[in-house]
Amino acid sequence: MKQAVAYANANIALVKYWGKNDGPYNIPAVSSLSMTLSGMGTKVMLASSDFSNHVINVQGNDAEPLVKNRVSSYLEQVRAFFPYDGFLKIDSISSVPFASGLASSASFFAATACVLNRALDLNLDVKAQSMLARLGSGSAARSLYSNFAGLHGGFGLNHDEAFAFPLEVHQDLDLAMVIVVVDTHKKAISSTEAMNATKNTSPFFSAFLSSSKNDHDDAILALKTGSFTRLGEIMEHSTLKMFATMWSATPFINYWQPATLSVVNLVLALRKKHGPIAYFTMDAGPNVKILCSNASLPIVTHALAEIFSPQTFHVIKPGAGAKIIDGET
Ligand code: 2P0
Repeated sequence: MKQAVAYANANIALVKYWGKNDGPYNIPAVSSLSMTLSGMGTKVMLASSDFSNHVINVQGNDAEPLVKNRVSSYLEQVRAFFPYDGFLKIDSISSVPFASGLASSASFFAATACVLNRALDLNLDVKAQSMLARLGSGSAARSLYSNFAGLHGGFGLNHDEAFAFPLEVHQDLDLAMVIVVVDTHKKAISSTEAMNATKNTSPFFSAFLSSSKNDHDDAILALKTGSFTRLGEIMEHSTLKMFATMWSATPFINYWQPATLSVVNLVLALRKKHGPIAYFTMDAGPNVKILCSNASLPIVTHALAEIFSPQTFHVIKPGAGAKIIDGET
């Protein structure tokens, strides 16, 4: 096999993936939709391992056992689809704070799928690479694509049906996202564990499932027709339904912190004062992402600067999909 290097940006879901089908292959229980983030992602270098096991380094150090096990099982799952000899060495460098709901696994597994495709000479198209990424982490499938992507999920879907796809965006929809980092600590419960607990114990989970299809289809239409307000409303609704399933799980799961609610209130206050210019979303962590147009960015960042230090929030534009960066620095 060859050595290769790939880079993938993280993505943030506007329509949330939460819950998996039973069985293998990590098939999402619902379809989702996301924005790929510019300049926030993970570089993955792949080579052969000199040892009789996979070697996984994260930010220059040996990965902790949980991460090592997760990535090693992923590489074995890949081997079952695409046989290769020996073991692999992965070095990853990420600009995404690890496991704090800022989509680090999405960018890692998207870059890994991309680099495996090159190093093992698999010759997969982007759609097939997205399925390979999904085996590692559901949200990773979407990071194969630039700007905005959907991911098919749903009850009874096969491996070959749960792929990501690029989305058409109306030219007037000039979107940006402001990420407000209220905490970068590792989350207390992983998203995989949280979604399984929610699925098994929340009485609201079935309502989340049954209403997600409409959210997904309506958000695709809003992107296509350039309806920012509709897109924002769907995103907040999908977000709040997802958290409702967590808060109604037994025992309940909570990722929010007081600062999370402060940002939510700030967004609501901005809408009251300026109209529908900004909408919030959160993932499996306390950090808040604010969706707005480029034209509204100064209003949003000015309001944030009155409460938070400038280092706390980052303006992010839609970014590129995963790519091979051999030879680039
Ligand atoms: C998403 N999240 O659509 C949702 C919204 C978090 C909240 O996908 O178990 O790390 O690896 O497939 O992709 C986070 O879950 O879960 C996630 P696995 P993943 O972005």
